[in-house]
Amino acid sequence: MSQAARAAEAFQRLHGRAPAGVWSAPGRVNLIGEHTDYNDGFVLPFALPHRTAVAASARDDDILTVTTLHDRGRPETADPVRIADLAPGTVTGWAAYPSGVAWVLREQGVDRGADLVIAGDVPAGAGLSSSHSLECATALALLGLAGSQQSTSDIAKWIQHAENDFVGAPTGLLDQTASLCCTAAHVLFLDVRSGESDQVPFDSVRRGLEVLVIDTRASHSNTASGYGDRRRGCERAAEILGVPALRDVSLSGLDSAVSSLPEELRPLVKHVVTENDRVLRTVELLRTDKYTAIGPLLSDSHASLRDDYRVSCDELNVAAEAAEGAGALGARMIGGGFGGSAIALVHSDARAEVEAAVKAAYVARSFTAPRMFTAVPSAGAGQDR
Ligand code: GAF
Repeated sequence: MSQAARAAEAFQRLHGRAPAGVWSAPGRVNLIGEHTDYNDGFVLPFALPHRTAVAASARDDDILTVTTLHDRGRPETADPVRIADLAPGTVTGWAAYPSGVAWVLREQGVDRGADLVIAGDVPAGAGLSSSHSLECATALALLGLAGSQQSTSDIAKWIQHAENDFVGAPTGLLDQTASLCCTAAHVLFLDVRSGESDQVPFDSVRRGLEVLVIDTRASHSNTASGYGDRRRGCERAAEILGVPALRDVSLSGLDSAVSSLPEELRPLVKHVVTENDRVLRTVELLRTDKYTAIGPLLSDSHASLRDDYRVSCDELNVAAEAAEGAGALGARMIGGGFGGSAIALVHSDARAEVEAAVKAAYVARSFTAPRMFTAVPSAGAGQDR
């Protein structure tokens, strides 16, 4: 059963009537372009088939009720809140994500109460953007109930405001833009500064390739200090260099730029500048149908995130190394880091061997067994019914 059908069925059971509509949004994998979004740079995500669905109906008052379905359909309902009373800190835990969206849309005049029922299968805490998929589906639901048409770039910015200022995670625009704008069989080449994007065909399966997602089960969080520290480091470096963002440092000007920076900021700048270049080169290779040639760029991205940006962890490094050792064309951690998931680009006929090697490497180190699946670029957010 789809997540939209699960949410609609649970809504009917809980509220005794069908929902006015159901909206859903996917999680994402970022093929390459990590920690570049808040530096005004380039990213290249695609949407997962895993989705979060929100079944919703408007209410006659300004109360927001939110129920989520846990494993095996067990519902959990958060304390109802008046939308007028929402403020940062008033709601914590999972309900802060939909509540933060209601808070930010209130500023846009969308302030009518609603009943929301959530069902989803995006793995939580796995760096696959489960929270952004929930925020995107909630935003589309509340806007849809209000009959309000808004651009995806505005919705993405409002969601960023909710994440940064209500949830307290200083994240950029990558995840929600991916969830809102990706299309099946494509990666989304996004220039975060201009907001311009291009759908680049990415039909790896037809070329005998697969993107294997390795969820390390080492839980990650963008509210933890590591993410914010890196972001502040980049902002400080840009300020010292006198540029609006690290996007403005060119690859050819990198050496001279870093030489004028304090030691601790140099590797951050090096990562961001080289990662932007890797995104551009990956796009070029995909456009010219040289899929296998992107493997080394993925591996270089991982090395840069591990050694320069320092947001990897043992579980991610072991996954990437084991995958490459078993024949993956390239492998890298994805998302904010410090846990979460890695991806490996593999020939379809080598996939079983790569999976077995990663599993064995985890057993050898007594890590929790990883979860693995092939990620097929899927559709972005929308209304299901
Ligand atoms: C997380 C954030 F939410 C994104 O904005 C992005 O910065 C990413 O980490 C790192 O590329 O997913």
